[in-house]
Amino acid sequence: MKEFGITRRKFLAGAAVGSASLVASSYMSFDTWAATDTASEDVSVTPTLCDACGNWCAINVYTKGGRIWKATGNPIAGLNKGRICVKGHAMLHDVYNKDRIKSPLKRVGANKFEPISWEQAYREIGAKLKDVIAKDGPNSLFLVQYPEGNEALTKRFMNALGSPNVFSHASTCFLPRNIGWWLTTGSAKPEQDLENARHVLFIGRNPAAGLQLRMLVDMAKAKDKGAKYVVVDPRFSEMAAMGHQWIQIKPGTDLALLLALAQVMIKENLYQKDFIDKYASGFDEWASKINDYTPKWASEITTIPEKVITKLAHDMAEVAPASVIHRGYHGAMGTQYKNSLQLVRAVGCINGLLGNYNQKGGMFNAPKVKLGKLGPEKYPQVPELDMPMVDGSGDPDRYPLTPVGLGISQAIPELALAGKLKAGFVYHNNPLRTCPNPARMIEGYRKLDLLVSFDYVLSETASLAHYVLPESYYLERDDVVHTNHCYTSKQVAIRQAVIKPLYDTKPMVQILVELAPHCGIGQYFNFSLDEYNRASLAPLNITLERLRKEGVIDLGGDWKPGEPAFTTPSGKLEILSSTLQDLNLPALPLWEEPLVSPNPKDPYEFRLIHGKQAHLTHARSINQKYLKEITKLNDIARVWIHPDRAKALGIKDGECMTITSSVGKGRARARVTEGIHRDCVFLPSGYGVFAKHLERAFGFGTSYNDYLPTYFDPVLGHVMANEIIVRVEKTMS
Ligand SMILES: Nc1nc2c(c(=O)[nH]1)N[C@H]1C(S)=C(S)[C@@H](COP(=O)(O)OP(=O)(O)OC[C@H]3O[C@@H](n4cnc5c(=O)[nH]c(N)nc54)[C@H](O)[C@@H]3O)O[C@H]1N2
Ligand SMILES: Nc1nc2c(c(=O)[nH]1)N[C@H]1C(S)=C(S)[C@@H](COP(=O)(O)OP(=O)(O)OC[C@H]3O[C@@H](n4cnc5c(=O)[nH]c(N)nc54)[C@H](O)[C@@H]3O)O[C@H]1N2
Ligand code: SF4
Ligand SMILES: [Mo]
Repeated sequence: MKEFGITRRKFLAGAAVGSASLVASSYMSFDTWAATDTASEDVSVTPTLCDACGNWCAINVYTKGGRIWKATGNPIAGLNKGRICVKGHAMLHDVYNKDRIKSPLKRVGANKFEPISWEQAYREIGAKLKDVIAKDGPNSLFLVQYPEGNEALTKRFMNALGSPNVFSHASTCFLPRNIGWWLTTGSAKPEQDLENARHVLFIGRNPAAGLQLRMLVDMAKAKDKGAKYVVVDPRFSEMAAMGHQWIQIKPGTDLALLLALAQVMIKENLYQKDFIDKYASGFDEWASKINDYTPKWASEITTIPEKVITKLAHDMAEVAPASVIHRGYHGAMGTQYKNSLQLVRAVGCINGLLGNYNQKGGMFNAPKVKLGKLGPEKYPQVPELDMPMVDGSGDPDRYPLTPVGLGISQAIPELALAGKLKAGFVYHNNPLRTCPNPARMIEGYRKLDLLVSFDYVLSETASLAHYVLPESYYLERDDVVHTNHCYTSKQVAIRQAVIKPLYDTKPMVQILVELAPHCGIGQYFNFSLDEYNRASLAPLNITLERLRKEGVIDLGGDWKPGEPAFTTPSGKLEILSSTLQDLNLPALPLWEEPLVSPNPKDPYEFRLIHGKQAHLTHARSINQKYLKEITKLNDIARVWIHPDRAKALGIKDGECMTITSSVGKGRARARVTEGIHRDCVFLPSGYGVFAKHLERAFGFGTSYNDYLPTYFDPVLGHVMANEIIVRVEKTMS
């Protein structure tokens, strides 16, 4: 077999010279890779955690001849139960991506960088940071991250500097979902027992593409036992294809559907009365106010036939308590609509009507592992900062319900423009591409006196930074001990290096430890990652060596059905939220319009909605060769439009459309399909990269954020990402 004109034998001889030389030559062809599959080379396997998306599945990664070869899923891990997705396989290759940053960089012009030493980077960043603190105070500093397990240490770093301003992806992802559940049940992220549920209703949740692998494993099992899945979505999603029934809904109106379901259950006495009497508060007030939310009323708002709504309520109630509405994530219950918070509250309350809390096949709280901490004798504790964030998160007068440490990340550019934020760190996050209104983001981020990015490639945000400090790729680094690794039992897991770093890069924890003394906070970082991890594991009686060997350890303590426990102020399932009442906010889940709605008489107007694709992660993975190939081969970057609406605009399948909103204009080819509601167009959310250094991704497709104005939800401050009205026309050029 010939590869690039050389024989396989010669190729292997070349490979044996050393993995580094091979590595530097970027991707191999698949044939070449397959040709390396020979038993004559050293094979080793390391258990670790994938980082190709935020799920962190446990994987066993094999190397062959010192080169990353393949991965298998770790069957012990409750989170993925032995499975890996296509990204988990494909992103292994990215360790050899030619676009990787190979050393610390300093920006010397627009999109121009020069390599510098770590020492120089630390020195200059430390000096600049001290200047900013002296001039503008520590409250002008921020860090924004996709929390990656190391968040206790990034928080420690910022708090040690005197800043509470630690932002995250919360305001672009899940904020109403977590706060809604927390207000209603006391738990921000209750789980659902999908293995035993007999009827599951998914409201704008598509786990078959917004993946979570254990859910799919559990559902496949339950489906075999007769479980029924009903999927409410404006489009025919992957989950709709997997389900038994797809209910197409007008986007932004799910709250009306939920209220009608409650109305039917209450009026027809189909709800679990004993459960409600014993465990819920505010039922009577709610019941008296939702009389008029009939299926007929909801049908007009949602465009779902009245009969379908009534039957759904009956079907759900029939198998209660093994009947559950999934807790949601991003699609409808996340940061999408002005009414998303009340939608989540309604979902929490109807799960109460189904009496499913802490029951087999219902909602439950996952058992939690309690890790140890660095002892104060040897490791000085950072003084507690008891103050709200600069964006108003945690401020009783602004966003009291938005937690300090999550924050409202699209506020960062606004605060920079107002002169309130002066210097910041961006870690494992790319706000320029994943927050709304990039023109405004760029304008704001440009205003900063100091921007430091921790990334492994030059993303849009990194391209604007003054300094870029490359974190080692996940296959090259250790991270802190991880606990969020199961849901029915207690598990700990660890990410560890499979190969040595290929370039001059470092794990984030090491970067923080080394940067701290230059910023005057070295005393709070007088430990190594191993010391930190040993302290974490101490109460569990597990050695770091054992965890490294096994990758994931199950500690037992399995969840068992029983008496429900609500940790709300009243100790009840709060249909009437005492917290919202105290804040003078609507305390019962009642109908609320979405913020905007397309004019039904205007043939050009649509709502723009978006969603995940199984083979991509947010905006970060379209630069990956094989994942991009999947998109191209299947032509899936197109924007979905209903045939009747397309016809009225003279648009045929595959033709180019011009999409315009109040803040952006772009183009996309049409996917004309009945699988999308007439009211909206659907944009797959993995594209539109404008970072020039990411050659493969650059300029491919478009992103919903290009069309999304900078909004702040009035209660939580989130982005309200589906509240976009666009004008769609056939492109005339
Ligand atoms: N492959 C892959 N998996 C991922 C991720 C990834 O990037 N890639 N990211 C992870 C993360 S961070 C997240 S937040 C989750 C997201 O997981 P999900 O929330 O399941 O994913 P989305 O695709 O955002 O939204 C789900 C569905 O909501 C629908 N939807 C939009 N508007 C409405 C509406 O008004 N009503 C209803 N009923 N449905 C609506 C969309 O059409 C879409 O099919 O996925 C996680 N898993
Ligand atoms: N366009 C678009 N916007 C979105 C979404 C979307 O799907 N598309 N989804 C929304 C949702 S649900 C979420 S959760 C957020 C996610 O928002 P982000 O976290 O900003 O999304 P990603 O595209 O995953 O970007 C992660 C960044 O981390 C970098 N990175 C990857 N691996 C590493 C690593 O090992 N170390 C370091 N230091 N950096 C690394 C990537 O290069 C990239 O720049 O975005 C929201 N906004
Ligand atoms: S879902 Fe896929 S990409 Fe995400 S952590 Fe698991 S294997 Fe990796
Ligand atoms: Mo997310």
